Amino acid sequence: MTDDLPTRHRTFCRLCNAACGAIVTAAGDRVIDVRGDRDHPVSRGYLCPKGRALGAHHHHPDRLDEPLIGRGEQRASAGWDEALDHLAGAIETVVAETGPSAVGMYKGTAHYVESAAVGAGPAILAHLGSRQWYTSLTVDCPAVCLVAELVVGHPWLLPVPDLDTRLTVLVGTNPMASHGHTMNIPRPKEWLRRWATDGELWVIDPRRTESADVATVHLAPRPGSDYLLMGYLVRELLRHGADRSYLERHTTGVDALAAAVEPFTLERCTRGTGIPGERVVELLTKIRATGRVSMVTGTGLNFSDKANVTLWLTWMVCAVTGSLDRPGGMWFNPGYLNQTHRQTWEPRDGTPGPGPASRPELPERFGEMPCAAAVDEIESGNLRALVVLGGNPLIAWPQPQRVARALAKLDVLAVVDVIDNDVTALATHVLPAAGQLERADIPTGSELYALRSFSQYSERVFAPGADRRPTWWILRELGARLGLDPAARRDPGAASEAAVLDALYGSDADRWRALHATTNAVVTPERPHGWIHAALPDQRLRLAPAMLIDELARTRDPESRPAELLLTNRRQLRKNNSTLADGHGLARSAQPGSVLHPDDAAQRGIADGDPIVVSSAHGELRTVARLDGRAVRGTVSTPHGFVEANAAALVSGDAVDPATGMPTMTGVPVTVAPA
Ligand SMILES: Nc1nc2c(c(=O)[nH]1)N[C@H]1C(S)=C(S)[C@@H](COP(=O)(O)OP(=O)(O)OC[C@H]3O[C@@H](n4cnc5c(=O)[nH]c(N)nc54)[C@H](O)[C@@H]3O)O[C@H]1N2
Ligand SMILES: Nc1nc2c(c(=O)[nH]1)N[C@H]1C(S)=C(S)[C@@H](COP(=O)(O)OP(=O)(O)OC[C@H]3O[C@@H](n4cnc5c(=O)[nH]c(N)nc54)[C@H](O)[C@@H]3O)O[C@H]1N2
Ligand code: SF4
Ligand SMILES: [Mo]
Repeated sequence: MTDDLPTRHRTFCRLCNAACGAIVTAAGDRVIDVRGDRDHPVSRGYLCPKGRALGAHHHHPDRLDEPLIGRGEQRASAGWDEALDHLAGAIETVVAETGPSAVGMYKGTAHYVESAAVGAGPAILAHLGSRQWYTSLTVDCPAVCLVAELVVGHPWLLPVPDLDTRLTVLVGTNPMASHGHTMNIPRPKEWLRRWATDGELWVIDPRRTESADVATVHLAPRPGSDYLLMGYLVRELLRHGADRSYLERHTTGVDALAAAVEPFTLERCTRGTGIPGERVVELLTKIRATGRVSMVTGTGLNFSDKANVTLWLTWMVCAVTGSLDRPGGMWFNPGYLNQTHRQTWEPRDGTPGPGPASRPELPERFGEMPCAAAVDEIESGNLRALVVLGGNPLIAWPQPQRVARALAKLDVLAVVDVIDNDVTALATHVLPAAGQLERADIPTGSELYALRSFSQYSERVFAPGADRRPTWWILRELGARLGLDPAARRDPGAASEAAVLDALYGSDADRWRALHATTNAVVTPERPHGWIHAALPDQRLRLAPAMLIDELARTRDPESRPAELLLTNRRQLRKNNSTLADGHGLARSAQPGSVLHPDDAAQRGIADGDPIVVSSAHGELRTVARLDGRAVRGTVSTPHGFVEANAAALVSGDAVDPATGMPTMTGVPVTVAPA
């Protein structure tokens, strides 16, 4: 404890994209209290257990405090000049020996919210002449971005449900734990309840989730089979229930879509999904009766081997009912375009760039190389220097043991993180970043995919402690040493955090002034619907992109093999991926363990809490069994984010979607046995 008088700071939580308002009370350099900001217009006092652990995270005993150079015995602390000079020199050596493509960067989820550093990594790679930019997007949801690119011409334009929607369907997302996937939502229970009370809320998920508990109806499909349900719904809605005038005015390709879904009969749907036919028809009838529908998707769809066609058909349920960009359905949040201050875009058509040299069959998309190929790039010697920004490749990328060997082999592994972990242990350069309370930020997600969009300008609560630096500064200094922006090199102190944020987000002067006029969040005025149609060059959504039509025609329905179970993915409320996975500062911590249906467990002689081995064709996971009737029979629901019980061991960088490079991470056949 210190004798300093407590000071109150209004800020927001950056542990997930919900960006809940927080009031942090500090005394000197200590956080003494964190609570929800009751005056925040959207989160209104809500903080989940992670947000309440912000202070503990800030004071984590393993916080990185000073730059370190060297591996193992060689490791020594260094000043910033020494560390950055050394790193730049090592990168230059790699460039001189192997060329600029031997230098890459990986951006994880924590770097997305380092708002002042946005664009700094790619700028360095572009300056060097390397395309080796990897982000967690390609192990998360390239499918939905591909569908957006193909249908509306822009990968970041994703629909979010209208506030007044009367029929909301959550498919493969559990906002009660995750606070949303491509729709961020503080106070999830309140919103889900509201949807269920004012209209109906349906949840489609192989597990009876916390979100399903609040829902009007829960349907449990076989993992990976959702495209059969969506295909059937589109087929039947096109016969009866489609909004013909909307289709005529705002879309192209409806006939090709109708032909593509013709084989999707009710019989095929029920056989493949395992959902009783009468429940499927009930959903169809409900959509017809309501007229408009919001389909809210998540990782449960994006992780499947049928992700592209599933996301597309899910969008199409909305499109054929005239629910996209229309009241009572879904709206497109223009936040991304606002941030870049553009209202129009040149529609892209899904043509990929050339992929990494060691995996030429895989594409570059959205300006990124697929993470699944990074390990091949390292093993082949193509990639020799990697900078990791706020991410953890050991939990995020498939085959952690192989990834660990590859990371250890790199000539240069520079890690910009806040906490010492299994990745920093392998690093040649450890660069301690300022944590979220030590930097000014605006939320980078809440204007893009929020249920209600808002922004907020938050000053830092503390100056960076120990010898930490904000990531924007680290990258600017590194870039300068590599010859980028020589002005910064001459006068390293010149740019302030405020000036950097200004340059990145201040192009809309009115909006920027409004954000600076208050410490609180500012709600973005609701958008009129219909803006996306108006902005599209031909005013039309493309319903039948050739590559998706072709992929659907090639798709083979799953066969059921009784001895096998299917792995499914799951988020946990009390951690964010690997962040807080150690439970530090939480009253109750997230626990590893695979959830099995009691009957599946009994068949295998497994009791609750027993050690088990989950095996796939790619690897095995030693964990404990958690028996729960809420898991659907035939599934093994396994959380991700633990370095020890690492779900990534069950997936492979070779079993990927050829169109995106996305590894299949749900619906993976596994066997389960007592350990
Ligand atoms: N508390 C917390 N919040 C988080 C995170 C976290 O780790 N913890 N991580 C953040 C990140 S990086 C992301 S990407 C988002 C993810 O956000 P969500 O996508 O909402 O993630 P989950 O809560 O795991 O919900 C996915 C659901 O899909 C279901 N599912 C699995 N396979 C299938 C399938 O084949 N079909 C259907 N219909 N459902 C399926 C699972 O049972 C699970 O309930 O959450 C973000 N928010
Ligand atoms: N098998 C399997 N694999 C998966 C998934 C799955 O469900 N199953 N999920 C996939 C998905 S959706 C995602 S998004 C990825 C997640 O993959 P990543 O984003 O790579 O993983 P995180 O654990 O979120 O990594 C965050 C890191 O940032 C650090 N950090 C925290 N705060 C800060 C900060 O302020 N600044 C900096 N610089 N660092 C900070 C944390 O200490 C941590 O090391 O994994 C993917 N891989
Ligand atoms: S929901 Fe997300 S932003 Fe809100 S307190 Fe929890 S972790 Fe922080
Ligand atoms: Mo994610």
